[in-house]
Amino acid sequence: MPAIKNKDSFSRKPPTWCPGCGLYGILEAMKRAAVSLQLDPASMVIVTGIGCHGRFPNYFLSYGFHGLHGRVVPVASGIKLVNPELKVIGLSGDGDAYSIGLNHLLHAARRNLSLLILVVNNRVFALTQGQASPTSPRGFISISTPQGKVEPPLDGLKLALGAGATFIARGFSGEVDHLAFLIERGLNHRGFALIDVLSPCVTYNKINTYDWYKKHIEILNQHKSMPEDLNQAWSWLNREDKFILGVLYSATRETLEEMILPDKRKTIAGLELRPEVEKVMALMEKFK
Ligand SMILES: Cc1ncc(C[n+]2csc(CCOP(=O)(O)OP(=O)(O)O)c2C)c(N)n1
Ligand code: SF4
Ligand SMILES: [Mg+2]
Repeated sequence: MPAIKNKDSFSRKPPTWCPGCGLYGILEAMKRAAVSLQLDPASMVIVTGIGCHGRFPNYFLSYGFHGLHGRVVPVASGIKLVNPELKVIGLSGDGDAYSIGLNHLLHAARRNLSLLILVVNNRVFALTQGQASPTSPRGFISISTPQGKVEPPLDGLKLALGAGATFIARGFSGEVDHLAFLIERGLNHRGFALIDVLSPCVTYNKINTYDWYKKHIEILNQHKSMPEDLNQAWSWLNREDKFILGVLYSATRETLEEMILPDKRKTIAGLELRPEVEKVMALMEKFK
């Protein structure tokens, strides 16, 4: 299939997310990035977990896999290793990526497999009706924290950077052009890329609203060169007054697929399977 030039051609069904949900901005940014990079929908696979974000593949034209809660990264890893030619995007939730699936995220960062993981960070377990998540702010009142959440929120970008991620970025679903720019950079990155997307849940998070974010974000002015300075990345991540949006760190090192699949023709997707299938069929005949 030839590359698509009109972003609306990436649309599938109309989304059923709540009106005003940040996921609409993320969907729009994905379409803009895909058109700008002239991607063929058949070259992309989007893997999602369970959550409101999980419905994304119904609305975006590409291959899609709506898997288990917390298992976005293992499924995406398997797809990438079977066929490294594909652009594999894991679209996960803050519960999915930073709670039940956190171990997978950190090991993928360490291994530097070329995946783009986009975390829809609405700071709440939305699909299950609004329980506090690891990224909910202190004091967050929810059905699971009726007295207010006591512990501090977790920052997945800090953990990923510490684990060896070669690309980390933060975006906001209310800044669609900027988010599209980050997604383009992440899709072009060689190695593991994590984008944490601050994304309002208008139904269950009445604290981190669009207006709240407008007062609490600062967008870096970045165009050509990307920062490869760990100290700078940590100082941006440690800012307490504002979320710093942009590519916070980008570096190059050998990827997992380059280490274990040096010859792409020998990947599973590159194999001629017919002789193997015939052997299995012959074996099955014996048991008839
Ligand atoms: C193994 C497992 N544990 C728990 C659940 C219940 N569950 C479904 S979605 C979800 C949380 C979703 O939160 P998040 O990942 O942030 O996604 P969102 O709905 O906010 O997009 C939970 C706990 C499940 N489906 N499977
Ligand atoms: S519950 Fe929240 S995250 Fe889910 S669709 Fe509605 S606004 Fe979006
Ligand atoms: Mg969530």
